[in-house]
Amino acid sequence: MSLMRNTLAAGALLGLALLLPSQAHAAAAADKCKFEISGNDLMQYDKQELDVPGGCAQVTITLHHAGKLPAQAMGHNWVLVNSADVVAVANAGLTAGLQNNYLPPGDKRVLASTKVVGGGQTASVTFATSILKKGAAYTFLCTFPGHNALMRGTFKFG
Ligand SMILES: [Cu+2]
Repeated sequence: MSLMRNTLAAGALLGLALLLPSQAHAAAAADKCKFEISGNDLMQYDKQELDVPGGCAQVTITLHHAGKLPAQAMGHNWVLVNSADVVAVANAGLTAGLQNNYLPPGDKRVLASTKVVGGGQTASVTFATSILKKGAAYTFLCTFPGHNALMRGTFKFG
């Protein structure tokens, strides 16, 4: 009886394993190079650090605004810079305006960025890690005026 129960249990487990499509495994391997981060109406990201494995040829960051406020009032973006450039880029973004996603157009200090999103919206950016140096100090921030003091985090590669 106990053998039968075990056999049934093993069969159930096997069934579960078979239910997982083979693509799920491949997707899981690629997923380590894809990150999701959200911002809210309290001017906060839900993550303070993003660690990108050195094997990722490219990275995708998807920013979701989990709040309700519009971009004009509580917009968020995700901007990657060398840590040394955080203050300069945040200050430059102040005057760039929402139409420029609070970033000076063509600013070379901006390594990657999403557009500014409002409540319920999502934006993503994909970039090659060839622009990054392993072990260097990178910071991500929101350049909406006044947000970077709270909305910034550590970005690690390699
Ligand atoms: Cu913000």
